[in-house]
Amino acid sequence: MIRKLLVSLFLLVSISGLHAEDGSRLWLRQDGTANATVECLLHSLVLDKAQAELKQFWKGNPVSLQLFSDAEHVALGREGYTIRTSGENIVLGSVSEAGLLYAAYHLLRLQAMGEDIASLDIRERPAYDVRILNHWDNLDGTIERGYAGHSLWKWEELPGTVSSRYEAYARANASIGINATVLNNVNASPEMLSTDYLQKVKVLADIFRPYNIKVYLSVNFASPMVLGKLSTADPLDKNVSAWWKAKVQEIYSLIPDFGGFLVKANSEGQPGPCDYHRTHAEGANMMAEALKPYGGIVMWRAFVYSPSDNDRAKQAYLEFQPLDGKFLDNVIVQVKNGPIDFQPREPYSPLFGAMKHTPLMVEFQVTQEYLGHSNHLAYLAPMWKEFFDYVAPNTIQAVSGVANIGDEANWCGNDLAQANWYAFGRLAWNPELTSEAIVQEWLKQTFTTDTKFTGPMEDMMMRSREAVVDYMMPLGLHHIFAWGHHYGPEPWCIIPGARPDWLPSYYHQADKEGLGFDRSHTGSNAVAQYPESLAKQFDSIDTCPEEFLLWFHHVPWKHQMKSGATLWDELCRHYEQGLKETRSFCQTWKEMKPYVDAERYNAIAERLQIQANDAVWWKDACLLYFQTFSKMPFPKDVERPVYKLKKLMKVKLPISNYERPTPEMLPRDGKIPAYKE
Ligand code: GCW
Repeated sequence: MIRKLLVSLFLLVSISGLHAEDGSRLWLRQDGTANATVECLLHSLVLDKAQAELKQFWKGNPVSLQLFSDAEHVALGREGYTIRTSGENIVLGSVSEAGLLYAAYHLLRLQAMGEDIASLDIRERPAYDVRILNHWDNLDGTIERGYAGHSLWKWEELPGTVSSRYEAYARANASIGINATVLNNVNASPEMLSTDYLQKVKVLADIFRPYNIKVYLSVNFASPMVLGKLSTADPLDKNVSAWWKAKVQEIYSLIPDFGGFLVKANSEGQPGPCDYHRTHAEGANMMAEALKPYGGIVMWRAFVYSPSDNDRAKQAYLEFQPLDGKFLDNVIVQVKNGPIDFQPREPYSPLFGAMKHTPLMVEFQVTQEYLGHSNHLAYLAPMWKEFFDYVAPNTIQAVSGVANIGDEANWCGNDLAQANWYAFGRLAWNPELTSEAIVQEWLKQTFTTDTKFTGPMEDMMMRSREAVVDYMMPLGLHHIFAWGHHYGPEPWCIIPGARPDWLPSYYHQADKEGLGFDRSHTGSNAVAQYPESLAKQFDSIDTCPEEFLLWFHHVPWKHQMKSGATLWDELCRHYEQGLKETRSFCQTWKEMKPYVDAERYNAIAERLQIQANDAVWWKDACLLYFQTFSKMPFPKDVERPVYKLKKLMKVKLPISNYERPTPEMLPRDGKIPAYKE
């Protein structure tokens, strides 16, 4: 009986063509039986890879890979390329083998998307030389803010045992133009630089090299003390700089193309140069000097905020702007996109544009620490494009993204979150691409080119990040998350003894008058860190864009919004709108069922349902809590709360920074599961 059932199930699945899928193939799903004619007269690790990819997957006319040194190709830079139809052949051209690898992936992408490839004339040049993922992976296999299982890097097995996923990872990155990776958490263990670990890193670097991917490491500023047993890590101490020089030499003897260091210093308890009354520039330059002879760079993070009276949103600027021009030329200061911390919406960090004599790079967060972990759908390209609307792409040197990748079969914990890895790579290559174009590419390669699928899905994904903003923190609200895990709402959170700027009330400032943080000239004056015209716009409650209103202003509950409604009513409607969106996502997804294999269909349906339930939780928690200040009734067109505030205030998710909540832990249908230790 069971056998019969299995056989008919098998037949059903094969007839429909929708085989069960675990998502592990990402957007690289073409079948590898092409046996194409590919001509390439030279050989190298990277060229052989490009050739092998085409041979296996390209189903069109013969392809020839050619290195050029003419003006056109020189102008496209080391990793740029051309793709041209020439008679019966297609010629891929570049000054370097890396460019040819990217050209190969471009051609295969066109094929996968079902594009017209009859007559090609393509020129590409990446906007940045460094397009880098930051893994916040710890040596014990956990991932800080990672929601897709454990780390991909099996340190305990390396260097002897090599997982096949290392190469799959490199290939996926190369296919979207990512050319660099920081393997470990910025909260770095000094152990990372031990000889034992460097041997393991070497194995990964060797696997990534044919895919044109360079390895970088996060380093702990106190490493010379912990590993070298020195009595200080003072950057101006000559034993300290000698230690770093020797360590760098050791690294390059193992990994000749090592990329450099990423450093989180004097931030959230990490050691740094300020411990010795030295500046960030002095710390960064000491490391940069050690790396310089080998062509390595230092990416020095500007994510700092000390426990001072200053508005947290101002602090990175206050500490770093005066150091403008003081960094060596192989240092890039890495700045988060916004001034606080990867919130669903932030204005851009005012450091961009304020350090004219210092190379800067942006840090985006691909992992959804503050956007529902891997449970919620939030397609992030529109958020990153918003950053580029304010910060001209050519004013920064590089782009980094905190990875959302772990060892779960589908890499990202949610099949739809793969779109964010994809979009990060594509935007780092070309920030001018539209979010719509990128999601179309991703949908066609990952699911199907059928427009009955890609049309509604583009629409849903394009709306998804705004939906998260609406049901979590509309109108410029920020950081009202639950303590620690940053998943659910806790605008009321009080932790005795905690730093005030780690508590939601610091950010929302709700009181009987109104809501929001006054950063105008009457408040912290953070607006003054922006260029004059913007500062003026943000400073006035009348001209400040409403999406940032509560970021920059403490706004009376009855303040009249552009729609004519009061702030309170408008706030309620945003929460409601976000919730409605999540329900419509569930509905759209149901309609997509015929186009998707059962495994991915069910996995995504489950996640979307969690998101819709969580949106009720967010809406009720925030509105019921803020209502205790506004004392105003819910507008008639807004759904009544399902939960009671008192009960919501008791929800405590038993999760750490490393987990995503499971459905059983979450409030649903008006029921709050009992808290279990
Ligand atoms: O976003 C916050 C996170 C920390 C993180 C820190 C940082 C790696 O909550 O987990 O630490 O920022 O970016 O350094």
